[in-house]
Amino acid sequence: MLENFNLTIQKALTAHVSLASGDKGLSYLVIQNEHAEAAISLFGAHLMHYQAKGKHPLLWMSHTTAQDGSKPFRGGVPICWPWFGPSPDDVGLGKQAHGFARNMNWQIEGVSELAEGTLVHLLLESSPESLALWPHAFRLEFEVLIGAELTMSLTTTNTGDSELRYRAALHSYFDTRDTASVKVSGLGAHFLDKLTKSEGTQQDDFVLTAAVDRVYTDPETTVTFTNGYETIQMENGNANSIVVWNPWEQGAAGMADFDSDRWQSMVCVETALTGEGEIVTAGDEHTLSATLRYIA
Ligand code: TA6
Repeated sequence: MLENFNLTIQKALTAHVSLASGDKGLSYLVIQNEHAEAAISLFGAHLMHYQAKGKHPLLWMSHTTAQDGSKPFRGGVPICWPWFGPSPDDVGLGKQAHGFARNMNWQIEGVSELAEGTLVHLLLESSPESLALWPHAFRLEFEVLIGAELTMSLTTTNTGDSELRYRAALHSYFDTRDTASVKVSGLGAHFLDKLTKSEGTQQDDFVLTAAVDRVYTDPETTVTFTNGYETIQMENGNANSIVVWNPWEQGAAGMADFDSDRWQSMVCVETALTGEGEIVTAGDEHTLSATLRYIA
């Protein structure tokens, strides 16, 4: 499936990791090991593809996404940081949705081969550009372990001298056989419904029957979902919420970079830190993480 991404290998970094380029000038890491294959864009530290051996590709990517650095990719796992959704009051209203980390070029901090898989370590640091949007010095590290399991860890280090507050999401777009196949459990009862601007209570497992944009505010640590191909456990670290999103037909048609005929084959189930987010004191760090594991 890597061939669908039109990447040209430039050079090998390790036995299992290569640096590649896209046809619109962006750089990528391509990982192929005995457990899985994956592709990550350095623009946004964006995991676009992950496929464990013998399994269906886990992530949905839009075929019409701009991959030229002009806007974030649609699909895969956008990193929303240091805010989620519209910019909150304490950041200043009207800034770009979901923060700026998905819109910036990240550096390769290291790649290492471990028994469980390949660990890719990417880094974004505060810069004049970030400080103009958000007045905090930081180191943001994204570590992705590509093995039979997929682990993503996003660590925020406060390198300034006063506390910072951040919100974030690993905004995962999962590929699905169809909408009827989607079932999610472990979301907890309470949710904020962004479509109806009201609150609701989840009685049973979540099933996908209509447009949805919900923030579940009291999830279990482990969320389990079925995509019609496999059943996957998502073990979340330090998330205070899980977001579930599918724009449905009309919503997809309203987004230029969302293939209008492919909304039936995706659902976002996002590991998130929303609401009040997390306060990180000067010199301290905090990690939001998700491990995805096939259980059937
Ligand atoms: O996580 C769901 C959501 O916040 C939705 O409200 C929807 O707008 C989606 O993210 C995509 O946001 P984007 O800024 O990538 O178009």
